[in-house]
Amino acid sequence: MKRAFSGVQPTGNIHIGNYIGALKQFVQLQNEMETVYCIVDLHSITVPQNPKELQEHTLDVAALYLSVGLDPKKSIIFVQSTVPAHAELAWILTCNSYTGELSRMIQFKDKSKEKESAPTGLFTYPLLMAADILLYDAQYVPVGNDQKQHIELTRDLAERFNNKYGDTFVVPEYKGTKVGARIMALDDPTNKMSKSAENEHSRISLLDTPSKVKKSIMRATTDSDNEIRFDEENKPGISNLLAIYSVFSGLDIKEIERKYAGCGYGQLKKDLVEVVNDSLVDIQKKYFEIRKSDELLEILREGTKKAQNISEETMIRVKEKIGLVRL
Ligand code: AQP
Repeated sequence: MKRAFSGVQPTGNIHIGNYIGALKQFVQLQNEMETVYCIVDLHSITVPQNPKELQEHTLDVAALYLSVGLDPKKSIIFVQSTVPAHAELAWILTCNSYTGELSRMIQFKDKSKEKESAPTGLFTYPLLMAADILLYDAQYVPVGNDQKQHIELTRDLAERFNNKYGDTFVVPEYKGTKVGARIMALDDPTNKMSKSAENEHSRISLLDTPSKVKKSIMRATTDSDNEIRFDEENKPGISNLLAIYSVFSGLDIKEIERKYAGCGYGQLKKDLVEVVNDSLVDIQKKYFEIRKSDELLEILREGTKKAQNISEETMIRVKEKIGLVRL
C-alpha cells in the first residue's frame, strides 16, 4: 500500500493557497492510499511565535483539516511535536547533510533576507521536513510548488543515506496539483499568497467572512487591458483569479475564459466572490462545530499513537544502520 505524508504550519489561519496547493490533495489522496497528515508546530517556531496563539493555531489547523474533509478513519492526523522521533531523525539527517546544500534553499534565502542574523532553525528547517517525510516511508508528498526544492533535498538525503548505510528510506516524490500549485497574493501577483504577509487583503483565509472575501477579491491587483485570458507571465493577476475560480467552481480554465469573453474584470471578480463564499460556507460550518468539541483532542491523541508506532519502527532501523546502541 502506498503512503502519502504532508503537513501545514500553525502560523495562522489556513488560506486558499494552502487549501488549493495542499489540503485539497490531502482529501483526494485519503481515498487512494494510506495518508499521514501532521500539524507541523516545530516548523512554525523557526520564526518567533506567541505561545498562546501557537497553541490555538495548532488546534485551529487540526479543526480545519477535518472541516475540509479529512477523515480520521482514513487518515492519521496528529501534531508533530507529540512524536519525538521527528526531532530525533532531523538531528541524524543534520549530521548527514552539508551547509552548502542548505544555503541553496530559496525559502531560506527569502525568509532570512531582511534579517541581520537568521535563526539557525530557519536554516535547518528543510532537514526537519525531510525527517517528517522519511519517518513514514512516504512515496508521495502532496505540497504546493514552493516546497518542491525541499522535496528534492529530501530525495538527495534519502539516497545518500541509503547509499552509505544500505536501504533504509523510501525516496519520496513531490505531488502537485495541475491548477493552483502556487496561488499568488491578491495584492501582488508576483508573490505567493502567504499566511504571514502583513496585508490581510493579500490572502483569503478559509475562515474569512463573506464581506472580507468580497473586499479582498474586488481590490485584487490585475492589469489594464481588460481581457480575461490565462497568461501567467503577462497577466499574473487575472491568471491567479482564474485559477482560484477554476478550483472552487470545478470548471476548467478554458471554459471560464469562454464564459467571460467580452466581459470586464469587475464581472469576473463579482462572480468569483460568490463562488468562493459558497465554497467556504460548508467548511466554516463544520469548523465551528469541530473546533470546540472534545472529539478534536481525541482524534489528535489517536493520531499521535498511530504515528508513534510507525515512526518508532523507522527509528529502530535507522539507529541500527548507523550504530546507535539499543539497550
Ligand atoms: N500560495 C500558495 N499556493 C499553493 N500552495 C501553497 N502552500 C503555501 N502557500 C501556497 C502550500 O501549503 C502547504 C502548507 O504550507 P505551510 O504552512 O507549511 O508553509 P508555507 O509554505 O510557508 O505557507 P505560508 O502560507 O506562506 O505560511 P507562512 O507565511 O507562515 O510562511 C504547503 O504544502 C505549501 O506548499
